[in-house]
Amino acid sequence: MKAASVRNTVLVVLAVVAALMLITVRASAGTGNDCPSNTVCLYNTSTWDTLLGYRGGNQGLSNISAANNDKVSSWWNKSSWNARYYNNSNGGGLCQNMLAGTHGAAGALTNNAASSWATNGAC
Ligand SMILES: [Ca+2]
Repeated sequence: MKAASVRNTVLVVLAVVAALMLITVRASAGTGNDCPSNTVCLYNTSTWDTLLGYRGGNQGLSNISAANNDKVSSWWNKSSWNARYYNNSNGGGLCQNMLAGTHGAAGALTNNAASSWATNGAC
């Protein structure tokens, strides 16, 4: 009985620790502080963690590097320019808006799909 009681106590403690870890993970959404002012930033997670890259406003279409291809899940647009990305290279496929002064997560159809982007206007 004593062994079972100790085991139950250990299980309760483990459950509490696991719950706290989950809360910590959920509270760790990026703040955008790693995104320089007047730029548009692309992130690997849906909560602005793991900055993949950034550009200033008014930049024309360019393809995303092979290393970062199909990895964008959120963005932070700190520029005064509307921006956009495309699921395919060279401006092909679905287009996701990243409007000036906003931040957000990719839509279901544009998540982990970005292959090209521009910061000189919306879709
Ligand atoms: Ca793609």
